[in-house]
Amino acid sequence: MFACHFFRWRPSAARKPWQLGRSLPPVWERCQTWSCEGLSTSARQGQQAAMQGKQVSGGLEMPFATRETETLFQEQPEVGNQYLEDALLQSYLKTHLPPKVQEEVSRDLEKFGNRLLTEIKPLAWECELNPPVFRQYDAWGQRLDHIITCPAWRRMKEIAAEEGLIAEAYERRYSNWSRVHQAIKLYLFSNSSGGFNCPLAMTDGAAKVIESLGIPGSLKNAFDHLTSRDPKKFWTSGQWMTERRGGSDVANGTETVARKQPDGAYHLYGFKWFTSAADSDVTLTLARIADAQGHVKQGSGGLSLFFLKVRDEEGKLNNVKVQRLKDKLGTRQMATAELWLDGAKAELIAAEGRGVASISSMLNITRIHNVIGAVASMRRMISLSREYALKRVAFGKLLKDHPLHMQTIARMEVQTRGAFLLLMEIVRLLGLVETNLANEQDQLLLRLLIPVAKLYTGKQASAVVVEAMECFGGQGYMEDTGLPVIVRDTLVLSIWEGTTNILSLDVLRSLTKSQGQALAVFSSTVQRKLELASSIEKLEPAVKLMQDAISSLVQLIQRAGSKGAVTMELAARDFSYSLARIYAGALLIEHAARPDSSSMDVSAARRWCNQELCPVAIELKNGSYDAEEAFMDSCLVYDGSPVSHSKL
Ligand code: UCC
Repeated sequence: MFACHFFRWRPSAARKPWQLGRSLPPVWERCQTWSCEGLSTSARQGQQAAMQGKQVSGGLEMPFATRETETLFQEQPEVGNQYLEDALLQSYLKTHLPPKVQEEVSRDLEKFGNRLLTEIKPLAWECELNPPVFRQYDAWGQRLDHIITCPAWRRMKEIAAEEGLIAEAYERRYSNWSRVHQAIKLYLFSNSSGGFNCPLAMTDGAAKVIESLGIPGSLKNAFDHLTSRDPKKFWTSGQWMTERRGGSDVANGTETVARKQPDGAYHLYGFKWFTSAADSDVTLTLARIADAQGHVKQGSGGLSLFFLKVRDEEGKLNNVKVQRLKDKLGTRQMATAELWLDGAKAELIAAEGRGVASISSMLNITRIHNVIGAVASMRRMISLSREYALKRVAFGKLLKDHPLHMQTIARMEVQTRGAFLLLMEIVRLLGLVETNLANEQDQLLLRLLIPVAKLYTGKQASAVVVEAMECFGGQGYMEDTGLPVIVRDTLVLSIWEGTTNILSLDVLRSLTKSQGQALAVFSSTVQRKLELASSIEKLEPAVKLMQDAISSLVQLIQRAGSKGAVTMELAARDFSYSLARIYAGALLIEHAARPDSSSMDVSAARRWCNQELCPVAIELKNGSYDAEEAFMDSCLVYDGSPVSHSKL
C-alpha cells in the first residue's frame, strides 16, 4: 500500500475560485505540512527504517486488520539548503569570483537557499496541485478568455522580483560576474519554482532583446518593468513563436500577418499554436508585414519582430483570443495556450525582415535557461537519491552500502558535474560579452557553446532523472512523492527552445558563419585548459584521452569537409555531442587541476574522460554518414521501402 493516507480527498465542490471552469484531476490536499518531497518525518523514523526488514517479516504474524496502517515505515528523503549542500557550486565560486564578490554572492545564495526551503518550496507544490484553468465564457455567455492562476503562482512572480532573478543580470553590480550570480540563483530556484522558471526565461530573453536594440525610448518603460525588483511593477514576457506549421521551421511556417496602421502601429492577425506562460504581461512575436496590396514575403527574410502588451490598462485583452490551454505531459503548473491574434496592437521593434536574427538573442538566453533547468533537475534528483540511500534499508543494509547502487548514483554525479561546469562556462562568457570585456574569440565560443550545451544537457537530464527515479524503486513512480513532477518537467527540456536535431544544425550554422573560426577557438581553448593540467600526474590519463579526442575531431573536420552537405547534416548530432563531451572534459580537468582540488574532482574528470569523447569520429569510421547508410536508414525505418530517400 502506498502512502495515500497522508492526503485527504477534497471533493471537486470545494475547489478554489481559480479552479473553476476546467475539469481538474482530483485535488489532494496535504494533512500536515506542504512538501513536494513527500511525507513528514518523526524522530522515530530512523529506528523504523533500520527495523524495516524485521517489520515486514514480523507482519506475517500479525492479523492484517490490526496492523498500524497509519504508521510511517520509511523516512522521506529531504534536501536541505541547496546552496550549502552543493560542494561543486561553492568551489566554482571560490575559484573564479573575486573574493569580495564571492563573499557577497555566497551570503545572498545562502539566504536564498533558506528562503527556498521555508517559503518557496511549499508554494511550488501548491502550483503543482493547482494548475491554471481557463474560463472562456461567464455564466451569461460573455466571452472572458480568462486564464486563472493560483495564488502561489502569483506569489512566485513577486518573489522573482524581490530576489532580482532578472534584475540581477541587468543591474550588473558585480560587473561580468552578475550573470553568474543570476544563473546560480535561477539554478537553485529552478526545482522549487513551480514552473515559474519558464516565464522568467522568456522575461530574461525579452529584456536581452530590448537591451541589444539599445533600449529604444518606446521600450524603456517595458525594459524597466521586466528588470524591476518591485513586485508591483515587475512584468513577465512571453515568446510567441510557434505556429501550426512552424515549431522548428519558424522561417517558413510563420503565417501571422502584420498590417500597418496610420498611426505607425501594427495590427497582428494569426494563430500561435504554443504560447508558454500565456498569462504574461507582454510578449515578443514574429509576423510578416503585409504591403499595400496585402502581399507578404515568405521565408526568413519576410519575418519581423514585434512587441506587444497582452492587456490594456483596464486589463482587457489586446485583441487576443485564447482558444484553449494545452494538455501537457509536464510543466502543468504553467499555462500554455493556443492564441488567436485578431488585430492585436503591436510595435515593430527591429528592422523589417530581420525577425529571426533579432529574436535570436532571446533564443540564446532561453536556451541558457534551459541548460540551467537541466542541470538543476539532475542535481535535485541526485541530492534526493543520495539522501534516500542514507535512509532506505534493503537486503539488510542501507542502500548507501550497496556498491552497485552507489556506482549508479556516482555515474549520474559525473554527468551532472560536467553539465554544471559547462553551464558556468557559458554564463561566465555571457557576462564578459555583456560588460564589453569579451574578445572576438569569447563571442564565437559563446555562440557555439549555447546550442551545444542546450542539446547535450537536455538529453543528459532526461536520462539522469529517469535513472534517478529508479533509485526510489516504486516510490519514484508515485505522484505524491513529487518525484514524477521533476521527471515530467525535465523531459520537455530536449524539446522546447529547439529540439536536439535543430540545435545540432544550429551548431553547424555557427561554425559555417564563422568560417571555421569558432572551431579553431574551441580547439585552442580546450588545449589551453589541458596544458594547465599537464604536469599533474593523476590527471595524465584523462589529458591523454582528451588530446586523442581533439585530434580525432580535427581529422574528422578535414575529412568530412570534403564530403558535402548531406554528410555534415548526418554527422551534426554526433558532432555536437563530441563538442559537448570534449569541452566539459576540459572544464572538469581544469577544475581538478586547481591547487585546492579534491580527490572527487580528479575522479570526476577521470571518469568523464573514460567515456567515448568523440563519438562522431567512430561513426564516421563506421561509414554512418555515407549515402548508402543514409539509404539504409530509410529502408530500416520504412521496412524496405525508402520513401523519404529521394529527398537526400
Ligand atoms: O517558445 C518556446 C517555448 C518557450 C518556453 C521557454 C522556456 C525555456 C526555459 C526553460 C527553463 C527551464 S519554444 C520555441 C522554440 N523554437 C525554437 O527554438 C525555434 C527552433 N528553430 C530554430 O532555431 C531555427 O534554427 C531558426 C528558426 C533559427 C532558423 O531560422 P532561419 O531563418 O532559417 O535561420 P537562418 O537563416 O540561418 O538565420 C537567420 C539569421 C542569421 O543571421 P544573418 O541574417 O545576420 O546571417 C543567423 O545567423 O538569424 C541568425 N541566427 C542566430 N544568431 C539564427 N539563429 C541564431 C542564434 N541561435 N544565435 C545567433
